[in-house]
Amino acid sequence: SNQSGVTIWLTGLSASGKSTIACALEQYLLQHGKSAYRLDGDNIRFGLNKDLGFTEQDRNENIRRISEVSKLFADSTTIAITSFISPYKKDRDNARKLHTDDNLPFVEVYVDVPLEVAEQRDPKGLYKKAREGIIKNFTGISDPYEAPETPEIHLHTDKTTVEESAQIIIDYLKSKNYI
Ligand code: GGZ
Repeated sequence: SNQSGVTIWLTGLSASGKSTIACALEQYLLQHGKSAYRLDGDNIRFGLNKDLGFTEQDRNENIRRISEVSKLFADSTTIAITSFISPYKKDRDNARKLHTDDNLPFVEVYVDVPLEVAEQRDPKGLYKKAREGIIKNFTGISDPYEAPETPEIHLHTDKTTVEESAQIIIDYLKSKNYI
């Protein structure tokens, strides 16, 4: 196809819905003949970044490498969809600059949910463990999350279904002629 690349960068708390929305978006794109690839904890933190944990320094390096990899996908005209907490504004801004310096579009999507809602969802029981101090430096509980101030897209996943959230991103990509 004639598509050009783009990186869609999802950021938000654990259990905000990033991965689910990323899956729905990827599915839509593939079904519509686009080349898309999802980067997430499952294929990055157990492979390329298996040497990294959750200190500030390790999160910085995690996001730096993911930024470089997503840029390579976008450069190859694949639509890269990343779903990582990416809690630090500086790291997300670096990811953006890496792309825009190479004329590759970068779409920051803030997957916003109130902490209380994420904590109620707690699909893996991690918030509970963080509250009990079993997991240290847990984002939102004992580690910072710096919310995006001017993301291209701001989703509220306590009020929007997965399908609606994916559609908002699709509509945005179409409006910019990225797809
Ligand atoms: C946050 C943690 C932590 C700590 C393990 N803090 O809900 P999950 O389980 O599946 O997604 C979370 C994932 C976060 O990894 P990221 O690579 O996205 O983080 S970052 O962008 O900040 O580098 C969570 C699990 O790993 N997890 N320990 N301490 N999330």
